[in-house]
Amino acid sequence: MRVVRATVIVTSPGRNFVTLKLTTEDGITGLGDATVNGRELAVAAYLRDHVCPLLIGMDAHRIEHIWHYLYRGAYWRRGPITMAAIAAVDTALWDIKGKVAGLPVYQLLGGASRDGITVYGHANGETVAEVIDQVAGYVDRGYQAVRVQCAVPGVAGTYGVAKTPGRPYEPADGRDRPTETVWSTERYLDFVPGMIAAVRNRFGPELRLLHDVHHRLTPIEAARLGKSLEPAALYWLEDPTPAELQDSFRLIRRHTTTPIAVGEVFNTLWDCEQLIREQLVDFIRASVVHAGGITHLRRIFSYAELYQVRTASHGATDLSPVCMSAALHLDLAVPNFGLQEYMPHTPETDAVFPHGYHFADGYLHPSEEPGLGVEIDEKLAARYPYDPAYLPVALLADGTIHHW
Ligand code: KDG
Ligand code: MG
Repeated sequence: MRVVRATVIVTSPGRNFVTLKLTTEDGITGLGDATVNGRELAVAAYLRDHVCPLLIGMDAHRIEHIWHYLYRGAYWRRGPITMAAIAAVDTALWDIKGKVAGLPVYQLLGGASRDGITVYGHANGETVAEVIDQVAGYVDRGYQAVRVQCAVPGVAGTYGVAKTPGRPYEPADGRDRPTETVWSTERYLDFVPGMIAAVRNRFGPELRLLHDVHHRLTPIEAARLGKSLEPAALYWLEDPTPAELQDSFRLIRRHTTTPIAVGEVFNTLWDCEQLIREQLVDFIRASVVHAGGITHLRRIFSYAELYQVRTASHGATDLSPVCMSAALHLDLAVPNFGLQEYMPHTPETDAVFPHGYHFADGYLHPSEEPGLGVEIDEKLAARYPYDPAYLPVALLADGTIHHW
């Protein structure tokens, strides 16, 4: 079953997405997400110029072989651009295999290990009262887990807080260059424990509460925050410190039992091998699109299973419905599933990517259609041309660049 066409589609129905569409000689199509937020055209070029020509004539059934052909065969390994391109090919091939088999992809991965996917929503308020209101809204809709972010008094443009109240949090808003936000660790550390305690007091012990530090702290600051949050019994504290230096997490672990989730920017198993092997984290946040597709993410998850580390795939709106569909099939199948992030896309995005996954009674359910259960309306996609957008940068008061 030869690949006869490989097309890269860039569309911006509210935000930019890069999608790979593969077509086989018998007319079967498969989709893969290749979006790297703020660097979209780099992956589009990597695919168009270096990968698509290689795929023509290849046997679409040889998923594992093609993965290694693109990974080992490039010589230059890893990195977000390479791995997103490989992910798109891999995801599209799983979609095709499912369609040929007449089965949803999760069935090819071993079948369902659970009845539905527990997801968390984002509460992001200007004030603690607003955060509490938003959490209440999620609880009313049946969510069992909520990420809580609140504007820190005196910190303009706090990470995770929506610019337009009521709109989903949307960080990629710099048109010509990144917007600049100012960061204060002192104000943040002073404010956050009280904010989270207020939410916990209001909702009781059962609701899973999460908080994303977004890489802003040093290891010892992160240890202090983790310790101060212990009474609130967070489900996880996310990205407390940048993870390039994996030894940092040993220091955090020495001081706190607050569970740690890391990995949305990871691209391969090698980015988290030590973190998992030394049990320095509790949840691994790598995603289908940024960590080499279903084939490689499954490998990461299997490795994590050996160390009782659970899955927690990144699911922000810069990952397209194609990635979300793929994530749900994997989430349903793996034994060590933890929690899935879910930020619904805008109606414009949903119209460009019609999909069968749906939310019901606190759970997301993947489509039962053969393959991934997501398509792309190319005519509609063409009506939303690429729209440059940068993620913000964070500065300290003296102008020093900080981690955003
Ligand atoms: O592109 C960056 C976003 O995906 C990221 O800022 C979202 O941290 C994030 C999260 O946990 O969803
Ligand atoms: Mg995050």
